[in-house]
Amino acid sequence: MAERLGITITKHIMETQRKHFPDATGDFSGLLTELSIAGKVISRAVNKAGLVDVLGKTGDVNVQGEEVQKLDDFADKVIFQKMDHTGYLCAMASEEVDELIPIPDKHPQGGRYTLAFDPLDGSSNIDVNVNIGTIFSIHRRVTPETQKGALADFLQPGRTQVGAGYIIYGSSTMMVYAAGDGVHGFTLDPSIGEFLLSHPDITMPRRSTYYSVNEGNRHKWDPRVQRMVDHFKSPVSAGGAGYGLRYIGSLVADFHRNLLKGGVFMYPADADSGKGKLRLLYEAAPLAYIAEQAGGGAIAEAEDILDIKPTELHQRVPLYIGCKEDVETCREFLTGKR
Ligand code: P6P
Repeated sequence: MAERLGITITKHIMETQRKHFPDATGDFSGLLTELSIAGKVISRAVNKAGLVDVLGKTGDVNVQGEEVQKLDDFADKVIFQKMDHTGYLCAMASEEVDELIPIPDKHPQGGRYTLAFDPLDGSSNIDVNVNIGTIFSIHRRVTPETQKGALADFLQPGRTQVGAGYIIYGSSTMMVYAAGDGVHGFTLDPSIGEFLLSHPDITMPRRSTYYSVNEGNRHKWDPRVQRMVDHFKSPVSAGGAGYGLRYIGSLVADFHRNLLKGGVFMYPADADSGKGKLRLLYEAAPLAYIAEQAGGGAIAEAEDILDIKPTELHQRVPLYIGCKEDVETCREFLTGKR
């Protein structure tokens, strides 16, 4: 009896396309499938990081002013090389690259989509074996298909994304994506090299009992933020059960736990950073898209993350993301209602 395979991510993507986008060309499905393949390649390198000489730093510094870890650089190149010749994209944007990344002239131009990505978020955790992840965001282009992709194609509000997701490299490698029809999680089976459906239709609880924030920054926060975090620390919150604190210091890992178990993650603006640390285009917006598709929410302060019209590629935003009622509690403190 042949072993029954689970549903592969490729099959799931194609079924979603047939069900919801019957007249689709298949480019979007192809784009997601190529990203899953890039995820397998990065996963293999991450899982051998301790053995192969990819640990440590390249000596370069990226646009964020952060030292580029070798795996960061590797992941960035893997995604670029997997995507640049497909004809699906008009341009790319990466956390690791200052400017927009054009599609090389030798490859088909005029792709209908944009891809913005953080190739390996949480990279400072690589050498201590903490979960890290790739985050991606997909938009339809807004400039004419006869032209090369432009900045305007990326400076669109997150609500117009057509797909978003992440790949988390941890005790197992998982790919989680949303494309307008719910949020679905796939676990990599290394023995066959396939992502198999393990978490169909992920939904977040309305309210949680966990909050995630770096309390070491308290002295830099606005008093509204201090009062808000004190609320989550209070033993009488959450109907008297109080909240637990879970903070890994790797956005994808903190977000993934909150998506599956419930929680609210906060990276407030502070006196040092002004707008907070996290990036809108390839961190906050894709995760906000996933959170909302899973019944949760995400705000910068008063406004939803997905309603923010970006003004630059690497702009930072404060981020409060997770269970809907917990995020609304954050909004009440941030707008002075509490
Ligand atoms: P802090 C990792 O460097 C990262 O960009 C995110 O993955 C993570 O959520 C955040 O920074 C942690 O920042 O200031 O708490 O160390």
